[in-house]
Amino acid sequence: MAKELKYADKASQELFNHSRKEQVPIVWDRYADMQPHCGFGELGICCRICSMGPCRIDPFGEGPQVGVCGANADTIAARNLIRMIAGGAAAHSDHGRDIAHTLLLTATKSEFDYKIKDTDKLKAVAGIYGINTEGKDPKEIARELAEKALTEFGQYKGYVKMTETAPAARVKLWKDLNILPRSIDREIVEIMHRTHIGVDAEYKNLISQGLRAAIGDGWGGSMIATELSDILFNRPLIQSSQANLGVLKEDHVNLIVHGHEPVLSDILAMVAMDEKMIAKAREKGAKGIVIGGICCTANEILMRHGIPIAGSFLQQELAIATGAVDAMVVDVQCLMPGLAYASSCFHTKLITTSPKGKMPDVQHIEFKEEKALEIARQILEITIDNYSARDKKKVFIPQHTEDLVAGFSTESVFDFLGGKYRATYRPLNDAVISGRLRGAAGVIGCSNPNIDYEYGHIEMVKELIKNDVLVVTTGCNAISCAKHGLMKPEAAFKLAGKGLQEVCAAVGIPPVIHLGSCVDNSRILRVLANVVAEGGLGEDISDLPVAGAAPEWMSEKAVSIGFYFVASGVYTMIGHSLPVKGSPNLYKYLTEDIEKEVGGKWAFEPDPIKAAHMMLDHIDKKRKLLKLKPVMYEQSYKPAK
Ligand code: SF4
Ligand code: MSK
Repeated sequence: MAKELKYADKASQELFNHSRKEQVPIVWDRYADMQPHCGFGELGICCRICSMGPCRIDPFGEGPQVGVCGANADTIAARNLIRMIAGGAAAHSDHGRDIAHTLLLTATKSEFDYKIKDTDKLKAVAGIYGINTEGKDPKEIARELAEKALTEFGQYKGYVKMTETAPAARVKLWKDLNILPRSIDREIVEIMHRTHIGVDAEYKNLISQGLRAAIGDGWGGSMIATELSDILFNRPLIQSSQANLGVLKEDHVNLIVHGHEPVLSDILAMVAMDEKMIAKAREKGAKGIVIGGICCTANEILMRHGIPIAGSFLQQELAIATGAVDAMVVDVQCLMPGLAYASSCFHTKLITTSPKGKMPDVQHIEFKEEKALEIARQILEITIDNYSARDKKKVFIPQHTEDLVAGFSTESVFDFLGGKYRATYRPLNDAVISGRLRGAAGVIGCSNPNIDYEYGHIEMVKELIKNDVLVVTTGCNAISCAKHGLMKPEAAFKLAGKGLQEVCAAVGIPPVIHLGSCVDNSRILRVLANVVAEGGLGEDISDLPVAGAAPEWMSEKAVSIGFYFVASGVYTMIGHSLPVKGSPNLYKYLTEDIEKEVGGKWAFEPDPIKAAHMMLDHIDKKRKLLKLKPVMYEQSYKPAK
């Protein structure tokens, strides 16, 4: 049994202890029960791809060094790793496909619950796809765009179009290395083909296909998800809100939306504000309706509607342990099957909604875009009806929330740092060039019970901003930063270095900028491309004084994200290592030699302060190569001579 959470936000700590009292097993308990983890799995050198195995390589060199088919540790570890990329890229890209499908329905149906909300963005994205928008009805443009985007998943010729928004030098490099993705699905399928028994046995060749599929995720499937979501649901709006489980209310109906795709959560957010629904909740004795998000659904409805965040990945069962959640609605990705047991300990109705994500013995209400409003109302009515079943004696809502400012996008970072009248990234580039900012970092990703919850995220981010590195964030790191007060503009004055403080004060931003959900890491790619295009910081992303990190990663999506950042030229740090340590050749390739090919590389360091220092070293190295001035102000971090 896990004993305690030492670092996490107060609400999580209190609910962790409360879950013991209520005897609800949660993720940390199952993690403790699972110890020790399988060493072969951790090293990446077990293989069960065919039934001559399963095989495993003896890491001590005494037992077998090849599998029954003759595959060695390099082949086995590389095959396993790129299958992780396939899983992650498939998840993001299938999300993108669903959004494109919703856009197509919106464009072609006369009666439909979704509308095109951002026609400027529609025209801008249509422009990337070469669609003539002159004098055309937005629905016609949307139809053409949705069809082109959907075609890209399985097209048999050409390349994924949005890769062209990367800097020209990067696109050329991808072409030269033959890793420009041809279609989104094709690269994922090719991973599965190459890793079948008896196909690709050369580890660098395997990784090259992994890079191609990952680029197809970041600059393809994920970018489609982000851009088309903005068209349908609006671009994020900069606004204040709150985060943490204290946003639930004892005297309100509480509905949690959890997962990733905004198609259902966006409509639920609207329905929850419907006067008729609120009146119905009052009839049941509640004072109103609270809707709160978990995981990336939280980020989607926060940035467009200002709806408070309830929690991150590791808080999903803790939310139920409050005893105050009348229903939890889930769609896809990062949903723990353990939710079913946790909700059976309380009155909470757990409802799955995607045909892709059911759970045994859990109520399933299939979501269909054609009946979006009707289904959203049905779900909300179930939630309201269940309020009466709540056992008041079991309710325990820790009263902890934190204020935040969120809702930034590639375009609004543009407005803020460039000024609305000078549509330019110039002030951001100038702040870096002058040394007021040391550089920038994207710190993103999940949480994992293999590290004290939030210690990795928060300590790393604090160390970076203290040393004048502007941090952009997405996913569950964003939620942790919000809960720890790092997204309040005043956080800059308490925690940031002097140069970053000056930038934050000049433009009124927090030192940590929330750019959205996991698929919105594509917004970070776009910011990087825009900074290169602005000029003065090199010709390619790999020239920039930037770094990326996922200190508490856990999902295959994080692996795909990491690979598309490496492929884009970014130094990418993660906490615990990728499962490649059983192959010293592959380990060395990913952490050293790959940089010569793509300009980015991996680094693994579980200590978040040490990891931040390695990122600072990298940023300084890039500053030196660009011959930039020294950083303007004294920094707490002194690089080793
Ligand atoms: Fe063993 Fe080779 Fe089959 Fe893998 S593919 S299980 S290493 S025989
Ligand atoms: S939800 S992938 S735990 S960031 Fe996007 Fe959080 Fe990681 Fe899921």
